[in-house]
Amino acid sequence: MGTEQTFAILKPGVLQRRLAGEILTRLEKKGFNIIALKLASLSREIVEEHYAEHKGKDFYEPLLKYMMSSPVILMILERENAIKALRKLAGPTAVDDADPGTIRGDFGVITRRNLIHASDSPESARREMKLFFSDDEIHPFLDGNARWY
Ligand code: 3AN
Repeated sequence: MGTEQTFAILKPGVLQRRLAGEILTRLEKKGFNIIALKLASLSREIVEEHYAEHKGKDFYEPLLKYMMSSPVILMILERENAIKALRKLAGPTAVDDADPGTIRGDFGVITRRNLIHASDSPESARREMKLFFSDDEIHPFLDGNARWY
């Protein structure tokens, strides 16, 4: 398995609860290189596109409102097996199923307001990166430390 890229959103609760540093530290310690990062206040249009698969579900409108409620941190992360590794670090969707040690398990309180989105497949990662970032916002990570991971 070679180096892979994945897309993550640190949702509104992260900045609101002052957890950004803590979560970024966990990602860096687990060997993810940050190759794109920005703060954004998301429009309804972009959140609808991002969560199109959930349209019509009971949690869809509350999810949209939550995602637009305050700024988020958008990131592209790179690592060996990045997609699976980030999903594992995030923990399962339902916060009560998420084990301690995962981001959702340690910090999540309400499933509808969980703290992190992580792409679930290479196709989603590609689609989501393109939706939220332009090519000139992505910066290659070149560091000798990479050989340790
Ligand atoms: P994940 O983010 O784990 O890939 P998705 O894509 O199924 O999960 O759901 C997107 C978001 O919608 C979740 N992060 C969560 O905030 C919300 N969500 C999903 N399923 C439920 C549910 N059954 N009840 C409440 N909120 C949900």
